[in-house]
Amino acid sequence: MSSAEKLGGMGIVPKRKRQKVTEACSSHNRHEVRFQDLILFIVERKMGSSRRTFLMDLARKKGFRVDDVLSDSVTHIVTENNSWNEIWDWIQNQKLSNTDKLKVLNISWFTDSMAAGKPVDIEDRHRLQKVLQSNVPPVVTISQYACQRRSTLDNRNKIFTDALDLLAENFEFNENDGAFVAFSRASSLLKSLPYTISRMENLEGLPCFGDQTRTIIEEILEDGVCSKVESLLCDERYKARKMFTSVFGVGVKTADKWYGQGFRSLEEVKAAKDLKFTKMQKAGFLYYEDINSAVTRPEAEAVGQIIENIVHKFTPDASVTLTGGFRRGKEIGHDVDFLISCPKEGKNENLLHKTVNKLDIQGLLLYNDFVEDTLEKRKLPSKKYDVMDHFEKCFLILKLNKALVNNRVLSVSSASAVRPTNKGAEPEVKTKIKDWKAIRVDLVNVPAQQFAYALLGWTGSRQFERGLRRYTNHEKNMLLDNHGLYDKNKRAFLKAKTEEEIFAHLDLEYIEPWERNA
Ligand code: DCT
Ligand code: MG
Repeated sequence: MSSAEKLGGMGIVPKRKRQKVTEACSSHNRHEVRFQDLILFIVERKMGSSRRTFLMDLARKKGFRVDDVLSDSVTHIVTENNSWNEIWDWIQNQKLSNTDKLKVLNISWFTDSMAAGKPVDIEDRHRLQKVLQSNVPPVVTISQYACQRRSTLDNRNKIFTDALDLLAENFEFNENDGAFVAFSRASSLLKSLPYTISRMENLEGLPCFGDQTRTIIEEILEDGVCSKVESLLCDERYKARKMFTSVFGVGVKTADKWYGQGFRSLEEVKAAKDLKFTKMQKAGFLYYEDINSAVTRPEAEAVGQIIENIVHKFTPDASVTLTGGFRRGKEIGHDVDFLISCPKEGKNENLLHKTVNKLDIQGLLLYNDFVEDTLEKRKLPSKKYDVMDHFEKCFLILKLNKALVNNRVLSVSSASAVRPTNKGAEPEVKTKIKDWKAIRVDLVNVPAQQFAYALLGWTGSRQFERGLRRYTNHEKNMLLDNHGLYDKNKRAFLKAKTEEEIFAHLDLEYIEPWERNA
């Protein structure tokens, strides 16, 4: 394979006229091109095809034109972890006629531009530097705080983070907070790295790693597996905890109790005569399979449409915002999280109650746990990073008609959404086919003045939020929660209308939701 093929993931491209290239590329580019003056090309080498595809899609969504192939039309070449020499040699081989005008940039220009939502001015630090690089990944300072790192879903260290996450989860089960934090932070840091750890030297200079977490990485590098993970996966207690806590409404305490009583399967627990279940656990068992099969994005969007239709009937100017993992770009989740907010103060009153009530009337409500707001009790943001916020909210299980997802026929009346439609034909068959799926949904009622803080908090990830709160407390002497930001020096709450303003209050570079998968 020629060096050209290795670098671009393709051979030399015949020169074409600019117009023709525009037409050819626009056919697979479904997004409007907002920035006509520049055409990007992203080099695959050392980046990998999946990350390249991810970044190309991202840029196109943001209105950038990105060409699949290198041609004279390209104005900006974006590279990652490549040396100037190798890129320059490769460009020479392409026999382009515009190399003097071509901007050869490193990934920092690209990420800055994605964050800004437009091409940013090229600074020196964005240009590919003419220094020799070895195979060792570039030395960059990486923050110990997740909120100062960009963590996309393109995790290049999954083999390590899966192991660390599993061990962290077990420490959490055991209430070993120190080890839980250490393992979660190490995993989170690896998720932000633009390269795969291939030897122990790669960890040098990285924060968040101690002896224990290093040992795990070393073992995986040597053996491909981690013995602690292997034995945990065979551990009876761990297996029981995982199984029992997979039921909605069952926490570690209950799981341990059932384990202590000798139960080893969900069937045994369900069949036990002397066990009492909460309302939540009963729903958890009833809809177990649906709730434990991941919610897909089309399902989340269909649920969003149902909620929005109802909310808008009561309050037309209220907003329904999809948050949680889906806002971070995930394609699946364990639930769907929505913030409901009304721009005018006072109008939110009873909106959540009315919405849930309407879902019930429409036959879509399978379970409802309503939590009234406790805002009046709140003083300063809590110093604990994981506490529940004080908003009025409800944890629901909704009945989603599969046809709404498959056909996207979202205007179908709610009555037909839950009942078989073609009455008369083969009733005995129809009763057997389940045409709906139970979906876990969280709705949170947020006053407009606190919306930006609630959005930031509910977008997650959990690890990103922890990093953000720890940074706020330790580096800025402020306190942050889902309601606001309190400056301890000024003894005042800082207002913010947008997430960008909150990052600015904290002197942080803005991190997009899709970069918060820490
Ligand atoms: N969160 C919060 N307060 C809560 C619960 C959650 O601030 N009481 C935050 C943390 C992450 C975010 O809201 C969403 O929570 P989850 O739904 O648990 O996580 P997720 O990232 O959406 O993951 P999943 O895709 O599995 O739903
Ligand atoms: Mg979620």
